[in-house]
Amino acid sequence: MTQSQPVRPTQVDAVIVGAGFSGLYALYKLRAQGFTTRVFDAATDVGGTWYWNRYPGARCDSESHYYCYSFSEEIRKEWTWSCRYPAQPEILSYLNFVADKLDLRKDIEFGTRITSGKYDEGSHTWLVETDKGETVQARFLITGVGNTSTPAKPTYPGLENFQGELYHTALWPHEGVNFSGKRVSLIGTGSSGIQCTPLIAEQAEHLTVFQRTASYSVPARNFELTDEMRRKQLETYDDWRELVLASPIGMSFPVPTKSAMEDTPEQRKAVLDKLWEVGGFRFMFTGYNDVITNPETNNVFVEYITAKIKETVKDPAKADVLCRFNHPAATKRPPLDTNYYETFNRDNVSVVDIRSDPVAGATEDGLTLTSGDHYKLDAIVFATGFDTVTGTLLKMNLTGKGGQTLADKWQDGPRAYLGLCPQGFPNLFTITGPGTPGTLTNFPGCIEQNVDWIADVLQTMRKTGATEFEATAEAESKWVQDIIEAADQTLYPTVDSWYMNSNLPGKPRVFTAYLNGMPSYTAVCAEVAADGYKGFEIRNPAMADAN
Ligand code: NA7
Repeated sequence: MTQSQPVRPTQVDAVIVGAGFSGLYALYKLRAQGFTTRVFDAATDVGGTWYWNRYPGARCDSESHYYCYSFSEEIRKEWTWSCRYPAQPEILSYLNFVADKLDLRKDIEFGTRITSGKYDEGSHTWLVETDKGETVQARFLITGVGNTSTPAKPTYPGLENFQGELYHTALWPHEGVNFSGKRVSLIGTGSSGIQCTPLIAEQAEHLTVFQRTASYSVPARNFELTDEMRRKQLETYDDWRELVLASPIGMSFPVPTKSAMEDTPEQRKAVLDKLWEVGGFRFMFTGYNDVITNPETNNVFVEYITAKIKETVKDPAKADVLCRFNHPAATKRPPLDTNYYETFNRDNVSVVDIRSDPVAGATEDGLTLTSGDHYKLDAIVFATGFDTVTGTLLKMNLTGKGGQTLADKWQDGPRAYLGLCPQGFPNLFTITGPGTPGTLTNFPGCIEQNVDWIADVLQTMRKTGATEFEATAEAESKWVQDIIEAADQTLYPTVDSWYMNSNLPGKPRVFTAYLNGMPSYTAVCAEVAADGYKGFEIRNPAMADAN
């Protein structure tokens, strides 16, 4: 061990995995309450998703004034956002600023991955192993690993023979990439692909976008914030914070109260025209309350966006491909863009429908489609997303009571009471895990709520001397069943998506998020706590001995 590396305890109250928004706040909160921690992250610095996703155009789709921590007035007042939707470098700077301000970095071990975690039923502790060969014993294991953190890419036959450059948006080289003079293909048209398309197009000799699924992208309408705007945001903090706390999606938007079917076609057009100009998630989520539940309302959005694409993209053949929708609007994570559709008006940009003509394989010099069409390429960019929601949790090789692995437990889909606590895995907490509202809300808000709730559990246990906290099978089953039933009232199950846990082959198809919104979830969690942690069994060491 070199002199600069501190000697860390091998027994702590909590192991925290991840140093993004979740892990940083969990570390701050637990440390402030006097708990000892070890915090690990595979990256070489803080940031989580904002550390890895450095592709050109990477930008937040939530607005800066609420896509940040709310727990510290000091941080809020000292930090200045430049624009409505900050780009990745700015959010990474913010997280660095927070880490420095709260002196968090010294307690985080970077470049270290958790390779396994085993619950010891005798001592009510987790034995967590790292890829550095160390084992740490912790009463609690708290994961802050994000929902989009294990990149996924297709395994085309022959890809290993491709002589050009290969990139994945989530593993972007820190030094950047220069596509000047290159023939580039971009595969994947979710949020990442849609954000980087216009910027790659500006550099590349030719960009071919390979589209499997047409997306309903909405203009972000990003803008620089003026001093006056920032001053007003601070002055009106209480007002818009109230909106955030009342919003199902945790954003400072008014909650819509009526169906599009209550308006005439002219009124609907006026509403959507206005929201299209405002841009962002407000378009999908503030006009009408039944986009996700009513096929007729959904179709209003589909038709509106289709017309906008056809109006924007001058070449009818390209517009036709971009409008080949096969799912209702917003049933996959809705992307926001800056000049995505406009980019297809460039002569050096084309779009290919790889749903009707899938990629058959790669050769030394490019990609070949099933039809035999061959594309000569210098670089391939995979914007093909992630093994979402469960992928990173399962990769940690966790084993709970009775030798059951998390992979076994979740073979038919993820299960965790409140989305935080899988039964059979006592003292494990999964921040923004499957069954929380995480992926359907503004993440920092959900993270703060989750961490605050978890920290209260830890404090309660410390006060009472309890050592084991475990969800009951009944409470967990009801939680999971309620989520499935809620999803069945919506259009989500009509399409394969990562919300449905079905974006990759082999994953069990089940809805993965709490649907009743952040305010309802917060209230349920508070009730559970107030009711002596109803739905949980809290055990003490004496009982452990008796077992
Ligand atoms: P997403 O939203 O999962 O999008 C991935 C895109 O890649 C999507 O268009 C997929 O099409 C496509 N894809 C995935 N696998 C393939 C294969 N094998 N062949 C062709 N096309 C494929 O990931 P993003 O990185 O864009 O965004 C992730 C989240 O990060 C985002 O929602 C924000 O929260 C930030 P599909 O729809 O599966 O047909």
